[in-house]
Amino acid sequence: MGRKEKNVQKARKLMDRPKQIRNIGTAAHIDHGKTTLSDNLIAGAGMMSEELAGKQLMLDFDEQEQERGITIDSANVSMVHDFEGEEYLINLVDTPGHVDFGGDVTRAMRAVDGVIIVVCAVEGIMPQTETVIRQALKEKVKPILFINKVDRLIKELNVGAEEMQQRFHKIIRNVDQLIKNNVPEEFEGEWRLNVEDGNVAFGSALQNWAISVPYMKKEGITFKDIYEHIEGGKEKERELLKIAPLHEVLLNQVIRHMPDPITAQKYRIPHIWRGDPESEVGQTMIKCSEDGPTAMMVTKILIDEHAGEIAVGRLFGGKIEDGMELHIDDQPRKNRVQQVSLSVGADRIPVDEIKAGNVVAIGGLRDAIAGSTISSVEDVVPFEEMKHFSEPVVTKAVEAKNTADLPKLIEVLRSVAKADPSIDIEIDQETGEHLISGMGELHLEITEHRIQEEHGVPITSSEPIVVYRECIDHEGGTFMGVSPNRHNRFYFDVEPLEEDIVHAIDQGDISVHGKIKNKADLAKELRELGLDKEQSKNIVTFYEDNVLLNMTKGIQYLNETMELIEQGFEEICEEGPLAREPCKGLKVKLVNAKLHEDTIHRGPAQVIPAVKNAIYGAMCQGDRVLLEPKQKVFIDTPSDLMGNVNVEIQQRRGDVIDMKQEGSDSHIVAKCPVSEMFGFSGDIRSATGGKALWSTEHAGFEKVPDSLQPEIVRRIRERKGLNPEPFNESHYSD
Ligand SMILES: Nc1nc2c(ncn2[C@@H]2O[C@H](COP(=O)(O)OP(=O)(O)OP(=O)(O)O)[C@@H](O)[C@H]2O)c(=O)[nH]1
Ligand SMILES: [Mg+2]
Repeated sequence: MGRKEKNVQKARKLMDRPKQIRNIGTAAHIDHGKTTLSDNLIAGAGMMSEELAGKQLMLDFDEQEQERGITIDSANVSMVHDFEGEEYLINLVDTPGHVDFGGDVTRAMRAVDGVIIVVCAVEGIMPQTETVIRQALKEKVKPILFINKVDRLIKELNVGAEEMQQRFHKIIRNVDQLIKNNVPEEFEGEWRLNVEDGNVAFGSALQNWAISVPYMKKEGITFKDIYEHIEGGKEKERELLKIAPLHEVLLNQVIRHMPDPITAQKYRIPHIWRGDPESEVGQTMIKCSEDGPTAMMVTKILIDEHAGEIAVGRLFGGKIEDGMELHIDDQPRKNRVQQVSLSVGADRIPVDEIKAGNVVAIGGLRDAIAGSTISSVEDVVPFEEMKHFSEPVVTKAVEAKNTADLPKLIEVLRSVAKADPSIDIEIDQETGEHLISGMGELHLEITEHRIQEEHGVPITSSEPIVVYRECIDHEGGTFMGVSPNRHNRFYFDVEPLEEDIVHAIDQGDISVHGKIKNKADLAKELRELGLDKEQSKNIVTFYEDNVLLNMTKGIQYLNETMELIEQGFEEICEEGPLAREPCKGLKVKLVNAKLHEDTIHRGPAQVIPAVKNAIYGAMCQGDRVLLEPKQKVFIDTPSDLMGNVNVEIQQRRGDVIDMKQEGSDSHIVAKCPVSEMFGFSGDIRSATGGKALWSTEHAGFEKVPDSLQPEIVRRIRERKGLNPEPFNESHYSD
């Protein structure tokens, strides 16, 4: 039996012993070495067959990933490690670093209890490092640190032993500060980095070595030794691999510092699941018990060429075995489990059954999407929605090249959207022109590639289009909307929602999705964020970061009509009055209504248009504004090329918000509209002879400058086949 097979057997056994399981992830800025690290951990733990070991990036198995050298989809792997005479099963999720795939990081955090934050020793803390630390802590996932690419520090930057340590200190201090600023209250002071304790390691994922202070003490190695080995030429360098093997140091660290699922689920379940903790499902999950109802959260859907859709996620309670019939929240029928397995990259290891506390891959759950709650209990309270840090900002219109492919394209688009919840798809059966919205240019490019190459449907696509948002400048006063039969009247006021509230919703600090469970709690949170007391008591519903309030008292028949009013409100939120772009940050207040006593005269065809007219009209009075998505752009360039870089930023309506010089390098942080960033990659390359390094981060929405508003509105409207000018308020008043 080969080493891999033996390990697979061990893994099968360990799956049933939660105390000996760790569920972890990697997370970092793009290119800092997560996948190289993960691959070498797998190889070190003997989960790759001999011939694969050493072949780079088993976890970037997708063709696009290999071609581009980046991770696009998070990938799972289970491995076995020996620590102090015990064997452990480590389920690892390797996440992508590019901002366009940030949604995948968020989702992966739900499946794990601990995360290795990888920081490149040369680049240090980057914007995405900060984001992933925040994401992990928000999910109560415990971070540890790996400082990677130490070899480059020494060989390329010729940093001395002394300076090397100073650089380490700086990175550790900064990461620790980020943890301190974001740590859940109950772990304050506990989840800190401590070099002596060994929750920080240093090394080179590429060269396959790592050290930590406890390991150095135990083995009698010093920083100086390491330094000398790297400087001492190839032979010496290779010795490091034996002296301080990466998987040994890192996996020891994981086992010592990361919680096992029994420990973690105790505090994570109440955080990610709002059902009754005393219920049978609640107790099963809190105790991470196999005896009790099944409860799993799906965090990723993989499309497998042979097996079809595979749902990957965390099994929090009970067990799953072949042939079981399970409920999926929101879905009418049960699905039948067809294969249960552990994963090693693209390979899956089939097992008969799997128990609570593992990251699992399940076939046959055709109705599941990322975010689904899977259970043996019908109507179980679903897991909390995963909060995303950004929304789709770029759209392309796609069409099938051959009209015969039209039905197939629709099917493919649905499947693409299911596998990648960060993609938004709008299908237009009539025109055949479908809209795909995503997180950025790269995200869409990859999606198009998959539609054409993997699903075999040739398409043509438009240039990328930015998705704008609509809001108003100020409160404009009450506006009346009348139903077509003139028997019903609605009076609405609209004003911009408090910025702090919009921000808290966008950041996922307050939860307003779905049915509001505890109105009093939410009202209190909103008051703390600045909402007026009276208003906080009158919340009807939220739609993303727009809110509908009912400020009326004692109006007859209003209760029966509220559902239709909500529907009108939602339609407004999806399509604003300026250019039919989604609305953002509206506070819509129903202030009065007159309703016909007979239900027949206040059906949907009467109420919805009246409500919409009233809200649209009130928005006109409050001066409608268009908001555009912005990006922060971080650029590192040799200082003599600063001028060229500045020109690129200025040409893109960019604002420089920070500029620093360090040695012969300059660092620039600018904020630019996403609409101006298309093609930036090529332009900055030619402007700097390829010497500038850059990355971006989403920076929310801001008002389009007044002087550009009319032109942009006109362009969007023309694209959508609307009259070039938006309606004015008189249009809504009759
Ligand atoms: N010199 C050196 N290069 C490294 C090291 N670790 C990774 N690299 C290189 O850095 C590049 C990026 O490595 P990946 O492992 O793909 O990085 P990643 O963080 O997974 O990247 P994304 O998933 O796209 O965010 C590759 O060219 C690696 O060979 C290291 O320790 N030393
Ligand atoms: Mg990667």
